[in-house]
Amino acid sequence: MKQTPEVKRADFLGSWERQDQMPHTELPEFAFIGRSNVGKSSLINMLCGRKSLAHTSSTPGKTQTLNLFKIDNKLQFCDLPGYGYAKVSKKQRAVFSKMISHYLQARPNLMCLFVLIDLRIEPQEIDIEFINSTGEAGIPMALIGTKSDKLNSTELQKNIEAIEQKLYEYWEELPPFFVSSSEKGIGKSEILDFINKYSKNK
Ligand SMILES: Nc1nc2c(ncn2[C@@H]2O[C@H](COP(=O)(O)OP(=O)(O)OP(=O)(O)O)[C@@H](O)[C@H]2O)c(=O)[nH]1
Ligand SMILES: [Mg+2]
Repeated sequence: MKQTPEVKRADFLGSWERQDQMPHTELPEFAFIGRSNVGKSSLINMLCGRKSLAHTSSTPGKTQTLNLFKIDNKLQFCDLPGYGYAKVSKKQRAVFSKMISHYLQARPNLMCLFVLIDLRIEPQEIDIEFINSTGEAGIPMALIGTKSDKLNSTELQKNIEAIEQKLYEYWEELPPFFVSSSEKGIGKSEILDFINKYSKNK
């Protein structure tokens, strides 16, 4: 019988404002990005089976730094600030954008970036642009649709197709796509399996 993957131990290592200040490690790292409030921190908690390892909030703009977590002493997760939150100042947005792009360009042990997309709404231009530029930069990527608990199966199917259709305007082949709900634990096994396989193959 196939075993369900579980995280046994997750430690918060700290928060940094710049990639070059972060501790160096050989451990493979997986990062989580997406619009503010899409559910990045909640997803990290769900994957780790913990309630408040990463700080979450119903108010967008909660995560403002690069946050590292060590997972089972064999890999790391990085919780990133969200992009595209209109209510933070232009200056602050530029700070986040620089923080994120430096991290993505320069982090030597970054294995794969998970780009989170809110499944409840139609494809957002800012997400498509981010996915396209990340793809062009050659950063390995997988997509995770979030908050699937808020939709029935027809709506879910429709919204996933709308996202895929939009991406097919630019891509011949899409990155892996996972459906998740941090509320319900949906997608946990699939995403952890992917992470385990991915870090072993590198
Ligand atoms: N229904 C539902 N709500 C969710 C889910 N994931 C996150 N949320 C809620 O969405 C809000 C934002 O979650 P966070 O995990 O803080 O989002 P984030 O992407 O880390 O946000 P920032 O750090 O502000 O960029 C919170 O109120 C969560 O409870 C989910 O799968 N289902
Ligand atoms: Mg967050």
